[in-house]
Amino acid sequence: MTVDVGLIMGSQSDWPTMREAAAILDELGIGYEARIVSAHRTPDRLWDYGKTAAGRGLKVIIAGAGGAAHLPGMMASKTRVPVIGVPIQTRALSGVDSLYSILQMPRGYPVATMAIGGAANAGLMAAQMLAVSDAALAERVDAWRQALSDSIPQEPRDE
Ligand code: RP5
Repeated sequence: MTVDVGLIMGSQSDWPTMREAAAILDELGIGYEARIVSAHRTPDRLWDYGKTAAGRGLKVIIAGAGGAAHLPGMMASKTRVPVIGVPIQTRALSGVDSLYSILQMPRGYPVATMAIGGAANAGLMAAQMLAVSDAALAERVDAWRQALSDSIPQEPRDE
């Protein structure tokens, strides 16, 4: 399967969140690679990843990081491949630190920032972007959305 999506995160500790994006990509039959790339602990890895991303054929990058969450923004600085940012929920500041770190990019280097912990939506956003030029995937995305819609009951029930 072609690897279309780079699923990167700052730490192993981000994986419980980021695997929600992986689950969506799996469900929709999208090829991806999952990698730990830390802006602070492995800056050379970040540099290499960004430098080679477009040439290797990646079409979207999903980047999750927490706290001083510089990975998505730095990756967006290094490659024209669109970056979807996932702010990881943190203990000290509940992820508001991650959100602000990812969201406030300067003009010229955008990151499409999801909600705090919004990895599943990041997977769906990547799928929808890829579906623009992939009719078969577009059908799978439409079916996924319809199934979710169909699963919502009309009336609430006692649980
Ligand atoms: C960030 O620091 C990572 O993205 C992670 O969310 C956070 C904490 O990392 P660990 O100390 O758990 O490795 O770089």
